[in-house]
Amino acid sequence: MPMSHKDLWTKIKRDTKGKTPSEELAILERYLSDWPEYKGPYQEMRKKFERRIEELRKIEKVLSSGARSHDPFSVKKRGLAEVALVGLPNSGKSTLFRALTGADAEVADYPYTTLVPNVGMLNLGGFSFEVVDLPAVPDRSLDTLPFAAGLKEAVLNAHLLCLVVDLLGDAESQLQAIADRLAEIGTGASFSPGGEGEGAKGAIVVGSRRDLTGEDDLAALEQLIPGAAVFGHPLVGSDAHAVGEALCRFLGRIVVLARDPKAPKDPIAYAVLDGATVHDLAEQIHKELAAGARKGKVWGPSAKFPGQEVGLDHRLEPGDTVEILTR
Ligand SMILES: Nc1nc2c(ncn2[C@@H]2O[C@H](COP(=O)(O)OP(=O)(O)OP(=O)(O)O)[C@@H](O)[C@H]2O)c(=O)[nH]1
Ligand SMILES: [Mg+2]
Repeated sequence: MPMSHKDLWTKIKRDTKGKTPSEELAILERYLSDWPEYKGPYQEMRKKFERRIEELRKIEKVLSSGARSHDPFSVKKRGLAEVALVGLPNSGKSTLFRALTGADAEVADYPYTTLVPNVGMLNLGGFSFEVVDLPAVPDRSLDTLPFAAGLKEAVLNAHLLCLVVDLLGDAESQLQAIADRLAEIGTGASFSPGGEGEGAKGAIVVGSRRDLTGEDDLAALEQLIPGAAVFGHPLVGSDAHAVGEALCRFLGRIVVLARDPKAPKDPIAYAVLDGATVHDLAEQIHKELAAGARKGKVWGPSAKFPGQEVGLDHRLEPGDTVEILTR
C-alpha cells in the first residue's frame, strides 16, 4: 500500500528543502524512478515532477554556464528613475517589461529565459523611467547563480523595485523568497513612499497571470501587503498604464491624459507633480502652450461633469483627461 498522496508530498518537500538545484534534481529523479505507473493522484504528481525536473535541468544548465566576459548588468542610467523588475523564475517579468516599454524581450514558458537584463524606457510625457528586466532571483541563495554579483548591483542601483508575483502560485511564499534575496543583497523593500527604512528600496508589487486567476487571488495579495500598489497584468499588459501610475505615485507624481483637440483619439499620458494644475500640465507639454493657454476642459475624477470647462488653476487628479484651450 503506497503512502498517501498528501504524506508523500510532505515528505518530498521536507527532503528537497534547502537543497541546491542539482541535489533537488537527484532526489526527484530517484523518486520518479522508484514509482510504478500509478493511476489517480500519483499520475498528477508524476506530471508535476516531470515539469519540475525539466525546470531544474534548465536551471542547472544556466548555473554551469559560467560568468560572461562583459558586464551586461552595468546599465547606463537614463530617465529620471530606474525601475528594476524583480521576481522568481517564470513569473512574468519580461511580459510586463514588454507591456511597459514596448521594447522587445524574450518571453517563454520556462525559467531563466532572461539571463541578461533587458533595458527599455517607459515614457509618461516628459517623465521617463528606465525599466530593467532582470534575470530571476532564485528561491535559494543568490550565490548559486553565476551572475549573482551583477544582479546584486543592478538591484542596488535601481531607484524603485517592481516585484512581480505569479498569482497562480502562492504569493506569500514568493514574496518571502524575494524578501530573503533582497536581504542577501543588503536592502529591503518598502511598499509605501516615505515609509522606507534604512537602505530599503521603494517597491510596488505586480501580480501576473491575472487573466487566469480570480479576484480572490488579487485580494489575497493586497491583504498580504497592506497599502501596496498591487495590480494584475493580463497577458498583453493593458494594465501597464496602472503600473506606470503606481511607479509615479511613489515619486509623488500622478498620471493624467492630455488630449489635443485636433487628435482627440490619441491622448498622451503625462506624469505631473501631485497637486499640479491645468497650467502646470500645459507648461510640461510646452512652454508656448502654457503662454497661450486660456482654460481647460476636463473629463474624469476632478471634473464635476464630463467635459467641464475649468480655469488654469484647476487642480488635476489621477486619471483626468484634459484639453488645453488656447487663445
Ligand atoms: N496568461 C498569462 N500568461 C503570462 C502572463 N505573464 C506571463 N505569462 C506567460 O508566462 C511565461 C513566462 O513569462 P516571462 O515574461 O518570460 O517570465 P519571466 O519572469 O521573464 O521569466 P524568466 O526570465 O525565465 O525568469 C510566458 O509563457 C508568458 O507568456 C500573464 O499575465 N498571463
Ligand atoms: Mg524574463
